[in-house]
Amino acid sequence: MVIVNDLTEPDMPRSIEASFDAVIVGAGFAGLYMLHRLRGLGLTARVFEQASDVGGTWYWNRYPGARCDAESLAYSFAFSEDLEQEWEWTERYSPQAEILQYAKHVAERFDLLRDIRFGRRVDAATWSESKQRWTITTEQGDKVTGQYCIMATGCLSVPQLPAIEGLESFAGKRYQASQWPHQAVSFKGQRVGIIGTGSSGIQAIPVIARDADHLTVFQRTPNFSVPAKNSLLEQSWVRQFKANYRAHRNNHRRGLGSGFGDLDIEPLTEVQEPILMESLSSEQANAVLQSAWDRGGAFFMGAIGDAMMNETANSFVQKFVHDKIKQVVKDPQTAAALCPDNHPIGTRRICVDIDYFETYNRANVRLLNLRQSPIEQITATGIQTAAEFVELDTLVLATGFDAMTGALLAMDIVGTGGVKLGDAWSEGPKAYLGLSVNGFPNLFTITGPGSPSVLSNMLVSIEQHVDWITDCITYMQDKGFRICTADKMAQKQWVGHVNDVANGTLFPKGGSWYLGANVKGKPRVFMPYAAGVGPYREICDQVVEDGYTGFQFSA
Ligand code: NA7
Repeated sequence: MVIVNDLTEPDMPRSIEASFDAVIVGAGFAGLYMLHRLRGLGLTARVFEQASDVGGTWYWNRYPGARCDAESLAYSFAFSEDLEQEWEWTERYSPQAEILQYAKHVAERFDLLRDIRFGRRVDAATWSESKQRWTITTEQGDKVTGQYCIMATGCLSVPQLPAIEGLESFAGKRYQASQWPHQAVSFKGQRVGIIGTGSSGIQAIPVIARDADHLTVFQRTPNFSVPAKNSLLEQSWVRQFKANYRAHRNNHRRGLGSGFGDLDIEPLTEVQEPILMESLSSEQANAVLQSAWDRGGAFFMGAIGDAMMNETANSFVQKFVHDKIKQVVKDPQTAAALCPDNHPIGTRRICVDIDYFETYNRANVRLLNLRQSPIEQITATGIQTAAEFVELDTLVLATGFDAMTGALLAMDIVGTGGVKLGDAWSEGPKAYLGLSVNGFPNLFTITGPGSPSVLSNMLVSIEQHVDWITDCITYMQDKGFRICTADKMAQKQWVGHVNDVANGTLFPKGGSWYLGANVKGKPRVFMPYAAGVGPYREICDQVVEDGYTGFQFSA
């Protein structure tokens, strides 16, 4: 039920416009599904979204070549059998436009749009102990309250601009991968420069290279990338796969890995034992890797089961990929510069590409190794490195995100006793199960730090979190509780466990955005939970079965 003007907060300039059972921040996949589930409970909800449409990541990231690195049949909602049967994906890895179309379809099909307010950027969320409610305000002047505040703000939604002198002085056209214009961009006849060779750059470079007169890639750190082997989906294959969708979905949810797997027509009937390096001869290991390489995609990292734990295994996989790069890239100097040598493979997000390394064989593409000659400054007409000046008409930035905590900390979130989330997380994010933060009652974070999130198929993790939150709210309603908060000790133990799991892997050696290493001044804490979506789900289910251990409830 929506109650208009039921509250007043004399010390705040904006008057309360409405109060809801829940306020959701973000209308990407997480916000959409959360709204759908809350509706199912008969609760009222308001969603605020800063974009002008649904889709989250897929609304913003429209750069050339943008597509999902999880396969379409797995990167899609499982909650509605009708939806999963009726929606037709066209490619093995969906392009951005198709995923955005899908998000719009979901919003319309489940009649979600009427509760979403677009063009609204939430700037603050404040818990009132006396009223036991959250007050949420937007930069555009909205002010509403909710018993629950649910952050569906995404893990990669705050772009990072490079701190390069003179960036603003560039007089040509400048584009940012994660804030790409909605109209088509042509690079015809232009000298283009791109900074950034993470997933976004690696997807964009081959496409821009085909269009531009000339493309210079300014590379600071080379990244490992495996071929996607993208193709149109064979509709007879899709029909057979969909006939077993429940079993496949179950495997995605329960698997040891990241929720991407099991995409053969016949669903796996048992958990497959990982193949360990020590059980393989070099020839066998090469054959295993070659088969995964030929299949394509991020599965490659799962081919040798201990590659993320065992340095010897990891080095073997690294060498395999280095050899592939050297086989493809004709110029030996360029090939050498493209071979990552400062981090174990997989410890930075593995990229999945279409013709990335092949692109460096084009006559109109040049790799500039910033490790040898760093960028000194950007001027009106180009980029000055330590070695040379490169004239550019267009500059593309694919320089990443303030990941996982960026969007949460961009808001002024104030919990019990006036404590700000930014202060509570000054040494790095601390959350119980990545779902709830001690001192911030009735606030839930979908795919928050401390959950598998970016190490997993996001759709699998989003659905699990939304379902868990829905069950928790149902439990509270059934028991007559109004407040739910994470216990401090349980949170501490969970954060310790997340760190222990990460430290048992090679992930901390990656120096990546998983650790906050790409943002100046950000605490170096490994943020996602690395034990896999299946074990994580079991823990969350056990917490519920044991009566919500680690949570405190009150009436
Ligand atoms: P990433 O993976 O964080 O990549 C950012 C890239 O930008 C990376 O190559 C950086 O090099 C580079 N970068 C950042 N700042 C600079 C400066 N100042 N100079 C030169 N190069 C710079 O972001 P993406 O958007 O590609 O991918 C993020 C995720 O989005 C991806 O994993 C998918 O899940 C979707 P560095 O490594 O810091 O040397």
